[in-house]
Amino acid sequence: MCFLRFLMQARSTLSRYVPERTTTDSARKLHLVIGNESCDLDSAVSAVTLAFIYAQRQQEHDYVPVLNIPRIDYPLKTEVGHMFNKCDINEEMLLFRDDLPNQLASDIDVILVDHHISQLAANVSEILDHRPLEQNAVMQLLPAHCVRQIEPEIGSCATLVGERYLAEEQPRSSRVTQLLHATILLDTINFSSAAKRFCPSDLLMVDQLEQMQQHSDDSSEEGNIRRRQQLFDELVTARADISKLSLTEVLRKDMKQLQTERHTVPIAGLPMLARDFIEKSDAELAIRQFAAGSNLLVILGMLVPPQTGGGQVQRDVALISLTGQRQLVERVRLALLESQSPPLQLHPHEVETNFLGGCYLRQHNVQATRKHILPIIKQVLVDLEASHLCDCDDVYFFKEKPKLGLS
Ligand SMILES: [Mn+2]
Repeated sequence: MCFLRFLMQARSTLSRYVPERTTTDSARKLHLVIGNESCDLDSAVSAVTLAFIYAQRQQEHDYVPVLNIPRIDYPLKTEVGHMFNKCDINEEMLLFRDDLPNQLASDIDVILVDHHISQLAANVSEILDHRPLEQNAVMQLLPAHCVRQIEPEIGSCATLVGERYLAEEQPRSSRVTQLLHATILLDTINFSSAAKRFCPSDLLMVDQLEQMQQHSDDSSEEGNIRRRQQLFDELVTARADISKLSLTEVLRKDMKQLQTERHTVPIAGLPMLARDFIEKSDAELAIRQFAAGSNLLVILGMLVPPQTGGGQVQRDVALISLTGQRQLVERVRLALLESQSPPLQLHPHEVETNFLGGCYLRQHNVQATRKHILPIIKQVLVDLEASHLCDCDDVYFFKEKPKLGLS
């Protein structure tokens, strides 16, 4: 079966597994292949390609890819939409998190790609991931038979999928090859030595995928290098194309929630510097909408200029408390400044600002990503919670007490 036909059939395949349908042949099992909640190109491509590869190899079972976002957020994933359109995959052919029925037959299997912490842990049969192993109680819920391939040094989960793809002769699909190739290029920042986000397996995989994509016009080494650079620039431009999005959507485009016992901290990843974002006319309103109800908001900016222009990646960090928790902002700021693993090399922007009372810093270590920053912030919150210092009410109480003349 061809790749596009496989995707088109996914919805009807899924519908055979709602509990009231008794027609399901009991020997067949449903395997959902799910990426992470940011639904970046890596997660989306890894899910659709791995589901297809496995479906062709184990035809006695059903494999259905699921994009781990609500359908309404698909337009935010501009680079995913761009690459999928290029491969003739349109939105109607995709299944999203909110397309899953509330109740599925209980013995479904789940395959996690590009993440390894999931609410569905008890059903997970396989994990392909490249993030550092997280110590989370959920991991204990994984069944003993669960196959885990977690390789943090790899630049892209698509490389791990590519290894599965090339391990056997079938199936082959030019679209699968093209999707995996593009994803690895984007994730590794086209093997940028400054960003160092790849290992030899990523490079080897891209070489192998290029050999399968025959370019009759020019298959020389230089031809490949030139095509890589063009494709990378095209993907970065697509990812940064926010022309059709509102500023609130830009903040939601690539966000993660950091959750501790008492805090929910939204962490927005922007395709521009945070310092530039806040200069936009409706930035304040967008930030207030985006972070309503949180004591702290973190914005991580990344500007990737076109490689053909020779520009370098720039990063920055913004810490804002809309509820005026300056102490909390200060604690996080100090922890980020003091971080040694890795040192973030944070310095004030050339032009400083006091926008929304926040703290804005250039991050000169451009190799450090959200993966590194998130645990540092989490540790601050956990420590503060342990010392009971950051409970909203406590802070208020300490501040107000002297005014009341009770001290
Ligand atoms: Mn990834």
